[in-house]
Amino acid sequence: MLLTRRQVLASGAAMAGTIPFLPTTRAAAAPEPRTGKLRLTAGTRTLAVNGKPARVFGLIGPNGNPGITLLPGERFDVDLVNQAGTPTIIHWHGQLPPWKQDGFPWPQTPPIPAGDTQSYDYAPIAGTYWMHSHQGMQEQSLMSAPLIVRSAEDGRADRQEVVLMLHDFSFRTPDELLAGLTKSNGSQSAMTKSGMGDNMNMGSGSMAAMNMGSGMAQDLNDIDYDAFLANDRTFADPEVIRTERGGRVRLRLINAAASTQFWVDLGALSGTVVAVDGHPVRPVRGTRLPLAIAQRLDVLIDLPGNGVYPIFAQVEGKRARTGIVLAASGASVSPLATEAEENAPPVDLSLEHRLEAVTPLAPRAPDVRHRMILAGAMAPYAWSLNGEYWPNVTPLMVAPEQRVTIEMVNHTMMSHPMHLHGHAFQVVAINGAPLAGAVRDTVLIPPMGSVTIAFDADNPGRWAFHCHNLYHMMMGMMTEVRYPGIV
Ligand SMILES: [Cu+2]
Repeated sequence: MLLTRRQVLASGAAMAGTIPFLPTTRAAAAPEPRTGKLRLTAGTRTLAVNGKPARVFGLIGPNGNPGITLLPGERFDVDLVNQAGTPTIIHWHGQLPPWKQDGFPWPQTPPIPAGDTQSYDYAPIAGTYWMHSHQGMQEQSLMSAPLIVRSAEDGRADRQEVVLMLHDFSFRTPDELLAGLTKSNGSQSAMTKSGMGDNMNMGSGSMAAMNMGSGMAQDLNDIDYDAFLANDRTFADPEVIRTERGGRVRLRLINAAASTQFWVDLGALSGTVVAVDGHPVRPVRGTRLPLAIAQRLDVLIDLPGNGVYPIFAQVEGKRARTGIVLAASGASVSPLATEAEENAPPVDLSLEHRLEAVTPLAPRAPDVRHRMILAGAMAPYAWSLNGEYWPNVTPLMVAPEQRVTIEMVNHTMMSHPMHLHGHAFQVVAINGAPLAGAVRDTVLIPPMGSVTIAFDADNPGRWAFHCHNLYHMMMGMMTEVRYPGIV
């Protein structure tokens, strides 16, 4: 028997899951910044997915909701309490803390044992960020949550803030999912080794789409998921957010999926992208917006009336979609089709090309240029950077005060969302063509394409640099950016 979400949550199986995912916050009020430690609990909870109870992890903040929202001027002054029953470590994705607070399991910063508490205290940067486990594959089991740092400008803007966090979900364990990807190892062909994905060797959950321009088949969606969640709900039972009078919304989109990329479709609405990965960009209008794994988008939407407006997130290469519904108070919401009429194309750099940072890097020639080859294939399922597999890697060395560029060259038939910890970088070239692009922390490298990023080495430490597709990272696609003299 399938249970409704209400029945599952009422069955006693739910722990922290009975509260709404996130409140919407009214901008006008400007409460005093809090002082003292905020409590964040890593634990477990039960969701209702496709009418069945699903045991997942969760990160519950001081007000009982997932994650943390900081007010203008507040420090990230947090006690992280591990009640997950297993070691964990939480990464503050896109934030720029000292490296020992970054939440990566270096030998110097081991995971937090079950039952222990770890303290953090750093000055956050404003914008739409998120937090997720960097321990094992806990991220696939929803050990992730929003981390919103509101700016003084946000406080002055009269906009209703709406957070939309996306996840991919399976009733299988992450270990089972990974085993399903790696079991075909050994059937390697010369073609796959060269990066020309052999579709016949792909796992059952995989799909291919023609890569526009090249005419070659692009590999998409390594895993066949059971559901895609928006604020922990499927589109059969979406969160309905009642919009306030005036209908001025700031949508904070977060792709927290482990290995799924989405097209955000504003439906009947159009919006203005004003920030990517938390960093302001010059306004870009759009209705269908690509959102790679781990990326964020801030979109301003002025609702044209007091109607009902679904916000869709459709999986690349598939008809499957999830989303939320913006609805004026009193407006009745009809059920929505959980599948789009057509497969979505692969997520691409169509938006990236149009982005321009509000605060770009100061003009300067690079002191050090690194080049990184992204390699691997579906069969055997293995992914490397410069021919090396984590943890057996040669760090990319950078020194304080240096301007660094990294050219990432993708020799595979998948796209890879590459994320650098501890630094914001600017996208300065796509396929060799110079660009004064966005400042951000995660950029997609399309199949057989290249992207060059630049950053100033201003945060000494050890920093992970990896593909944010969880299964690519697990199979080796990670390296280290390292400063000299770090112990
Ligand atoms: Cu990858």
